[in-house]
Amino acid sequence: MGPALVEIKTSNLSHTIQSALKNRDFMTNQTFEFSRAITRRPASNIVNGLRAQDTGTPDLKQMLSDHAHYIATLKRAGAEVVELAPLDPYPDALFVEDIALCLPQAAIMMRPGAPSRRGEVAEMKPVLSKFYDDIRSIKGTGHVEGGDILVTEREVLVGRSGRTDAQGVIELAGIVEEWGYRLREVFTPPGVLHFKTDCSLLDGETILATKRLDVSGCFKDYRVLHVAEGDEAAANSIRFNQFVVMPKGFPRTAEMLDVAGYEVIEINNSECAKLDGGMSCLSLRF
Ligand code: CIR
Repeated sequence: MGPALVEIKTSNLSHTIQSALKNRDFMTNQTFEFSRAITRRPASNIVNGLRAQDTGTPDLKQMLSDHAHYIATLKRAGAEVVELAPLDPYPDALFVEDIALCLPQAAIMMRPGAPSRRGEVAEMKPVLSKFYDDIRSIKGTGHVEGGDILVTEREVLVGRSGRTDAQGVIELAGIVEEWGYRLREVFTPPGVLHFKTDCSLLDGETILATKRLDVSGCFKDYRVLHVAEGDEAAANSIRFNQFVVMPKGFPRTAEMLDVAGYEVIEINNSECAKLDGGMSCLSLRF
């Protein structure tokens, strides 16, 4: 005999459970619980992507396979994933994170510090307008790239870097304060591309970071987990619903996260790493 089917009528549930079910949408943590992601496939001219140092030519075939694994992982986490076509004029366009900030209230188009990436903004805006009624833009002379922005439950941390400047930070602060966000300017260590190159949000109160960034004191009052010595590239990971998605090849950090109770998925990042890209850069999450 099969298991008995028990029909639970909502009218029989206690008042507390009923209101919890009703309020479910308001109880999600909007800094790491997402239903959507936007990605863009790498273009064949990816070899022309920006990089601080030449560590070898990226292999498109391997990159496409890693990208497919990344998308499959986000889908496994429950996301509807928009997969945009490659953009040949913009070899860095797969790093969509830098082009917009997606908040629950609105999307904000960035103004990249890298001149070769500015045209990516006009390509992304119509895509975001399918999901957002309210789209703002950094319009002044300053610059901000999404890779420098870490949104936590209590504030928006923006790292000044070679790509994000004081004027851009001021303009962004003016935009987000309308929705009650507190924006705090912080500083990316010298030689590090973006603030989030060296940190990720793991949950409402926990940050994964390199020691070199944490010593700046920018995470005072948060719980901080350090990547293992030599695993600095593992700090650019993402929490997406139940998973922490991190680059493959950093077993000590992966184990530390596992022991701390996170469900870790590792994705090969050898090719994007040659262009200073990692897990966060490859998607806009909202
Ligand atoms: C660039 O230099 O703009 C790209 N090659 C890498 C961008 C990585 N994005 C990110 O960390 N958010």
